[in-house]
Amino acid sequence: MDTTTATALSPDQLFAFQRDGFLVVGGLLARAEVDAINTAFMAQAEAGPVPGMFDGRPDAPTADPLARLPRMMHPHHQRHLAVGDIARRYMLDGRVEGILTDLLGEAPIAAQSMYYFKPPGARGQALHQDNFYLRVQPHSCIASWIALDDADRGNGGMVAVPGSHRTDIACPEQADRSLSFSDHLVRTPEGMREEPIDLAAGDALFFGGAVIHGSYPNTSADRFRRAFICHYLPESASEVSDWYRPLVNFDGAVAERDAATGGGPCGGGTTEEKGPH
Ligand SMILES: O=C(O)CCC(=O)C(=O)O
Repeated sequence: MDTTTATALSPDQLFAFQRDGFLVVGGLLARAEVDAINTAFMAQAEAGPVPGMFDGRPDAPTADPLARLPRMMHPHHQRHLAVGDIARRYMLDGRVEGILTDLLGEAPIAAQSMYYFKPPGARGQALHQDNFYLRVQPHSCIASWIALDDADRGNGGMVAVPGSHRTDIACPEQADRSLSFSDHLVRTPEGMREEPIDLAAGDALFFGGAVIHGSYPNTSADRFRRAFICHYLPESASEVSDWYRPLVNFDGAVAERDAATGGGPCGGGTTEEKGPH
């Protein structure tokens, strides 16, 4: 695993990304930025549900922490909210743009933002491949996963399978719902193994759309594992799953691309295959 300070990427970093399918960039966000993002999203969660973004219920039974604090989807669409402004700003952040441009070899276009709270006791998200859902063609999508708390094995940090970016997009199996809030599981291919990716708050993990990755439950007593997650496509992509449109260029303008039409690896496409994930 290659960890380094955020600047223009070095040849070693690009090599590591091409070898593993993912790259950790240390210290992408400053502590004050992390704190400001978390403060805004925690306050928004307290304010209750927002249709299309957040269906957390503050009065939900505590047995499933995700009933109170599920992920927020596409907060950048909520331009009237403080979190909408923040999500859009960080989704289109120049530091992220520079890294993605180096990794893709061309300009990126933003498709999605998400905020995960993952409070103590929350389930994880079983191993999966993002381009199963985004259906970016040709090429693939790419994710930027920014840690907003220290994230490690103790609080359900990320895991990824090095080299899995060279595998095909698989048709998922049923995941164990006692460990995962999502239904889909992609097994680690023979001869490969998953690797924990320990991150400090402010570090970022970048990974391609075929990389098998996910997380396990947060088994800590009192440590949140918050993260701001965005997905992007290379500007040469011609289509993406409809659920992720409208797309946004880094200058803020809408980017037009076709809705994906081809069947997926499950033979025709399922509802979940078309998003969200
Ligand atoms: O943050 C997590 O636990 C999983 C996130 C993830 O896998 C994704 O956004 O694709």
